[in-house]
Amino acid sequence: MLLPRWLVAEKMLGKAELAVLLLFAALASGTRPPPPVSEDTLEKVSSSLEMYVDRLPQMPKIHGYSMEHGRPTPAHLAIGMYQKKWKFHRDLPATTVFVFGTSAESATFPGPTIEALQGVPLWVTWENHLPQHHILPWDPTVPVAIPRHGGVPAVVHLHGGVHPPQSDGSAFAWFTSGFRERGPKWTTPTYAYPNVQSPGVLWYHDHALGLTRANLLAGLLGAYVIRNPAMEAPLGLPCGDEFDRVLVLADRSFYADGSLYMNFTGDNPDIHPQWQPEYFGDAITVNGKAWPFLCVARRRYRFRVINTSNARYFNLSLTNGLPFHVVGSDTSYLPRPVTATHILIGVSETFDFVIDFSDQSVPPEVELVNTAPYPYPDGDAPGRLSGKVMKFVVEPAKTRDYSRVPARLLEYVKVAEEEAVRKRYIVLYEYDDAATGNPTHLYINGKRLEDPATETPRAGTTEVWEVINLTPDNHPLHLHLATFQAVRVRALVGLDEFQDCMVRLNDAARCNVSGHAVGDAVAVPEHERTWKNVVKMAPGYVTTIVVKFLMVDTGEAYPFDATAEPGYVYHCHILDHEDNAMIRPLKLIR
Ligand SMILES: *[C@@H]1O[C@H](CO)[C@@H](O)[C@H](O)[C@H]1NC(C)=O
Ligand SMILES: *[C@@H]1O[C@H](CO)[C@@H](O)[C@H](O)[C@H]1NC(C)=O
Ligand SMILES: *[C@@H]1O[C@H](CO)[C@@H](O)[C@H](O)[C@H]1NC(C)=O
Ligand SMILES: *[C@@H]1O[C@H](CO)[C@@H](O)[C@H](O)[C@H]1NC(C)=O
Ligand SMILES: [Cu+2]
Repeated sequence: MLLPRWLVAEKMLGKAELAVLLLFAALASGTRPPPPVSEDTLEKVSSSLEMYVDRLPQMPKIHGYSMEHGRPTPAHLAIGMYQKKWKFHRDLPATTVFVFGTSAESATFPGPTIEALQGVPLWVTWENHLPQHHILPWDPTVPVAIPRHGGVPAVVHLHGGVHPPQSDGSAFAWFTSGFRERGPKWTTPTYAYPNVQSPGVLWYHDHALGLTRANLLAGLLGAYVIRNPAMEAPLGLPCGDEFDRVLVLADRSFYADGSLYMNFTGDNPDIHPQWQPEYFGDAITVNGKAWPFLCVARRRYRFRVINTSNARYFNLSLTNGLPFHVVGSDTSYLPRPVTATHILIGVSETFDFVIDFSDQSVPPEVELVNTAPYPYPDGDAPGRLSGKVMKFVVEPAKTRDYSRVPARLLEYVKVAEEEAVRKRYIVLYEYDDAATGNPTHLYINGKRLEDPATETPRAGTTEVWEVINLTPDNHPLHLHLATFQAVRVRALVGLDEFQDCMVRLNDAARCNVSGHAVGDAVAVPEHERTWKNVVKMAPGYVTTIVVKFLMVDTGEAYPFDATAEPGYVYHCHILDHEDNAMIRPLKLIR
């Protein structure tokens, strides 16, 4: 789509201005571009890595509570961000990464898994120990945190977390090493996680303005599990460190010397010298190892899969047709398990499922494979490399398996679309350069992040959002704080005409969106019918979501002031899109 007139025009820089900015950025980042590398060379590096030779690691676990007199009490943790070396594969030289840990020695890719308990608050002081210079390229022409005294800006967001705005990790609340420099919306060094929400899997990651894609690519991410033994034990699902595991998926490409690859040249280098619309890596890593294997016993296992790729979707399946018994998605359980042979995971989406290896028909080796095209849905099919994820080596069971997949799981408040107090249109736009046809930036509702909040729901209410995707890609939409679910997905009929009208007016109602959203309906998959924090938005479709700005397990209001500054955000979770700048403020009001 060409830049429409109503859009606040992106500031187009003159050549001289761009040169000055680049020089400044080069000095600030100190990152020297490595010699150019071809796609073939990168692919050769990944191809040279034999699959299934590294054991799947378990990340260190940190308890988000302490035990006193046999009772859990609130804890205060200090977790740092460090630069260190990480081995992604037996045959790949160690890679310089930025990772979380309680010390540089114990830091891992992904970071430690934080184990929290529902109802037990946790305080975390996130410490930035990152060096003066980034290890990856970044782009000074997207809205980005540029510290005056160098250092790598970072700030932590707990994805899926229900917590006050001051602890949300606003993109503008970034800080550099030792809190030396702080962004304009910096709040406090210690974040409060009340853990009031129901049990589920969350993850924490960097959220610094315009740097999220590079900081996550470098490794600033980790899992966070909230448990409620009283509520979950009766379900009888596989449990304990060995049988209930987190799988963190991430695709990465590497130079031959082991360093992480990210392109130093943008698709429209005259406008954005470095920014590219999507990062796809050749190697699929799980818990920080490229194509690992896990020895499993002939019994049931619970896996909580988190997709932390920048842009890669995964359409996961198991060879030999072994099904997944999906028990939850994002931070919620499903009301009852759903059996699926394929699961499509968008960026940052999580699925929680059981695999039953107990049947004697299960062969000794089962692969977890991926068939999602990239970009999703109309890109290339994954090849020999990204089509594989990991391998399970099935061994005889040593102990009896008392776990089960129960008929019923947990239920939350009903969807109840009629309870919505307001309907909003959320329009996803991509703008392309007229000369190259390549994307220059993406906006929600044609607005920048810096423009005043327009999505200002009342805390405690329900809204309906009609999300209109006018781009050619699928976008995983993520709201901070709120949870939501898709109730209708309809194709837009007369898309060209509607699009022309939107480019002129940027007004879905006046462009008669309801008259156009009458095409084929797509059913919302059964295993996504729960309260989610990421929903995939299909291109050329209107996806109707019901959004709850309240606690979905009880229907009650948040037990803290969700209307405080600096507010929240909502955005596309393709990190390269979020950075440029498919992200908008979400400001709750009383
Ligand atoms: C890096 O981006 C440039 C510009 O889009 C492109 O020509 C080049 O092929 C890319 N390099 C790789 C290895 O993909
Ligand atoms: C996932 O892949 C399977 C085949 O491997 C295909 O049948 C299914 O339609 C795919 N799902 C999506 C959502 O693309
Ligand atoms: C994560 O989701 C993004 C966007 O939806 C997607 O591009 C990426 O492939 C997903 N990764 C995983 C591991 O599911
Ligand atoms: C909206 O579109 C529908 C279906 O095409 C049409 O019947 C209706 O008249 C249109 N409304 C307006 C105000 O143009
Ligand atoms: Cu997007």
